[in-house]
Amino acid sequence: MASPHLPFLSFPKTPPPPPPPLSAPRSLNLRRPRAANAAAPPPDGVGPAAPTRGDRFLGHQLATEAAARVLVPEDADRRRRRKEKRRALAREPPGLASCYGCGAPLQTDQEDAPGYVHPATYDLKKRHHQLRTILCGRCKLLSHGHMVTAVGGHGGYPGGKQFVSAEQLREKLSYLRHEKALIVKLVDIVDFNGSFLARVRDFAGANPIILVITKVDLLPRDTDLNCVGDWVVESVVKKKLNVLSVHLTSSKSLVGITGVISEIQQEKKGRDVYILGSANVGKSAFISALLKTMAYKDPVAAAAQKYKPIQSAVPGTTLGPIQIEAFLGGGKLYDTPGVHLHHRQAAVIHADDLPSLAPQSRLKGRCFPANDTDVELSGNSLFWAGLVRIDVVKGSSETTRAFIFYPVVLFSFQTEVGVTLTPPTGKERAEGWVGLQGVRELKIKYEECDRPACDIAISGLGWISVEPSGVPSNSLDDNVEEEYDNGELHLMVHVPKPVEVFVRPPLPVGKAASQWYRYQELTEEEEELRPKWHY
Ligand SMILES: Nc1nc2c(ncn2[C@@H]2O[C@H](COP(=O)(O)OP(=O)(O)OP(=O)(O)O)[C@@H](O)[C@H]2O)c(=O)[nH]1
Ligand SMILES: [Mg+2]
Repeated sequence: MASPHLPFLSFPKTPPPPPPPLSAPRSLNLRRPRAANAAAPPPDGVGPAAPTRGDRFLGHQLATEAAARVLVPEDADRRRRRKEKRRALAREPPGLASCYGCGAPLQTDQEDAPGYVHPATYDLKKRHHQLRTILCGRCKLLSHGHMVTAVGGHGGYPGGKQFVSAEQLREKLSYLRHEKALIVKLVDIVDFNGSFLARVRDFAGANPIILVITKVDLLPRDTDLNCVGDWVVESVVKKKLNVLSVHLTSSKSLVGITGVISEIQQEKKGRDVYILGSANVGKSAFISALLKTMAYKDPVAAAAQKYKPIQSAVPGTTLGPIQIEAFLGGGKLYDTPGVHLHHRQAAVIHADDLPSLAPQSRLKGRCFPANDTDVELSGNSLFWAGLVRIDVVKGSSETTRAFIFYPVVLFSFQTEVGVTLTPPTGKERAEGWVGLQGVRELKIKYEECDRPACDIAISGLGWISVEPSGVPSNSLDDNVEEEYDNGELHLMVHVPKPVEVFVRPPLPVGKAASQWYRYQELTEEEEELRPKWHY
């Protein structure tokens, strides 16, 4: 018997048709009805073969490839153009050279503005392709010890037309969060809370951060840096900032600099390294210290020392990102303009008074009342350089041994309420002085008699350690114990309006601190996760 005509079973007898061209997937051809059958559907069992799984897979692959050929270059192009635009926004226009000392664009028009260079010098250097070796007029003055402010319009003083604003400087850092970089964040130990830059992730993005504490040479004599390291790490953990490690350093004595260099070399992985921090924390000085130390082994760093950024006691020295060829193995080092924070004392005093905020030598605790005097605390006020007034509403010399001032600025004590406060540079400036409109009420309880209760830190000025009368606990009789339990200090701290007052665990400084400081008790897991400190 003749078998019925079944086309889909007969193909093994004839050679297979040649594969269709790649641009027309087979599955589409197979779905097309034959011309003869166009009017009516074929009877059951005699229609075109359905696309196999392989056909469908091949069709899908071809369609994806075709789409990728059209879309990917466009996408990549758009991404590249966006990145270039960001970089162009952040950096100065190409061809416009900057002063190597401060990063301000060079200009020949305004003599009293940053970046000024005499037109003849500019032309000569330009002809010899040496614009990168120019130091602007302001940087020359700064390097000779003159104090020339360039950042204004932030907080108290109005600035002048030649001033760069704090917002403009922030804008120059805005591209950093999109870069792949290693961030070295600097914090000044004598103004730890004021210079901490809590919102550093706004600038750093998700980039890794090494935390460097600067100016440890200014801490009081005989300070144990292990205690300070533990205190810093604990503060960083409380602030929930994720850092690779903490380094205690001094750009003056070069303490801790070698440790930071090893960590930078280890973590850099070909990326650029940015030195970031609030104004005047010592970024440019830190770069000098890095170059000086690296120069022993690295000829690139040795060469970079010739044109290094300028450092000065005036906040707002660096005015633009400065690129430095510092590493033999690739990746660049960048100095950046400091972030000017509105809550620091520097933001409210007159530009001429700024140099007085720069500590000249190692801080020394000043005790009030002095050790040999017996002064009733309640009802008295302590004045700090006309910048801070502390009214003691309630306090007893039996529970409070002293306020130990660690002043960045020199000051004198007064014991009368209502004495006219004067700015550091004298009475004639008092008219323009914003005054002490900000007030913070503090109630401090003594829980232990053998260690300071807390520090009161004034942003940009220094801190006051509040100490109980310090009777050793083994000689306490019951009455004294009771007094300690009830010992309370009630203070009103008056500061210029935006200046911040921080209450923090006491910073362990001086010889006695190594006796009263208690290291954090940690589980093994906490110990593992906690950043380590080095110096
Ligand atoms: N004693 C001491 N002084 C330091 C140290 N580092 C910096 N300084 C001083 O602090 C002041 C500010 O230093 P700079 O390096 O200019 O600070 P900066 O962070 O670059 O400042 P801006 O560019 O204004 O943001 C200068 O007077 C430095 O001499 C340090 O480790 N120890
Ligand atoms: Mg600087």
